[in-house]
Amino acid sequence: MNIEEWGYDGMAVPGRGTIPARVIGTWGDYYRIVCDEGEGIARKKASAYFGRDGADPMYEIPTTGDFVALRWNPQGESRIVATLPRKSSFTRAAAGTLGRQAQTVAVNFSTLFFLMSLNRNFSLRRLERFLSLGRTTGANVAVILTKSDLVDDPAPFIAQASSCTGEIPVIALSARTGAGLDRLAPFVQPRRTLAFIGSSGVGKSSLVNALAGDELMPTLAIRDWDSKGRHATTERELVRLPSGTMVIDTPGMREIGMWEADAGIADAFADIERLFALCRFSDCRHDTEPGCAVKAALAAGELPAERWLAYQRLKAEAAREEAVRATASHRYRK
Ligand SMILES: Nc1nc2c(ncn2[C@@H]2O[C@H](COP(=O)(O)OP(=O)(O)OP(=O)(O)O)[C@@H](O)[C@H]2O)c(=O)[nH]1
Ligand SMILES: [Mg+2]
Repeated sequence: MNIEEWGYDGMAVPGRGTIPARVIGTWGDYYRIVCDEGEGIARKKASAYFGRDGADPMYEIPTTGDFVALRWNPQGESRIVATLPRKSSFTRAAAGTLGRQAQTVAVNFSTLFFLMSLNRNFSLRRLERFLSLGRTTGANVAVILTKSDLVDDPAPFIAQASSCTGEIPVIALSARTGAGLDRLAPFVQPRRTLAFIGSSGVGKSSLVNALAGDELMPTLAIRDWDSKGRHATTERELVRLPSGTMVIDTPGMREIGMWEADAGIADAFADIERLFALCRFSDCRHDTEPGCAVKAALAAGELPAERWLAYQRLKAEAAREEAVRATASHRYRK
């Protein structure tokens, strides 16, 4: 096995007697890893990950997709002594035991794909949420409209999605019939890592299987009565396709909570934030003030009301998250 084939790019590996490895799966405190020596099971070296006397930990807790410094043990459990710096990462706010917490969904991908299926899952509001978070990952993002075999013509859906995504590609395909799979060819390159995220049942694992030409990942039929998925995938997993491309398959997400999303929202809604500069008053609240460019754009039908509403909601949500985070870190320091 050659770790370069798993995307390792020669980054320095700290620690004596360590070799580079990649995390391909997690199970509680255990990590499945690959390295030049082969595949194995590893655990973290506690002192490297939990700072002493309240000091900040030195490294991010490893997750699927991470490159790590490993003390290989051919007889059994290996030791992870450091997480190498991440090239990209997608983090959302999720419900945790202590209220809302950051959850790192995927790391070290070259392209992050957001999947929506062409049944009841298609939603521009969900797409806007994803774009607000996805634009700050440090990597490319793209949108896949799955199950194109369920509609007569995917073109109107592509057009609607493209109205939010700007220059970000929108690809319609069917894992079932194979239609449109060739559109992924530019991304399916050796040593690259793709990450698939989206609601349960949209066909993330089915697409991995279609690209692999093999049933690598288990899938489950969606519920008949509301078209929702049944959480077939429960852990994040990184698989290597015969093409030499890696894919991080993730469990379906119920929600994409905003986390440090202000910059991303500004980016995803650049059309709206550009209007602000055109308002007569620099502190315009876009409410009842005269000369408001937002109100004018809404009246002229240039800015859809739902999009304006979605922007305001996401901003408010991001502000709430920020407030919670500020309080939490304040409490933590005391
Ligand atoms: N008609 C149609 N059905 C599909 C297609 N792709 C997947 N499905 C079906 O959709 C259901 C859910 O697929 P999965 O691949 O398990 O979905 P997932 O996104 O991995 O779901 P989670 O692992 O729960 O997050 C399965 O019954 C698939 O057979 C497609 O292109 N067309
Ligand atoms: Mg799955």
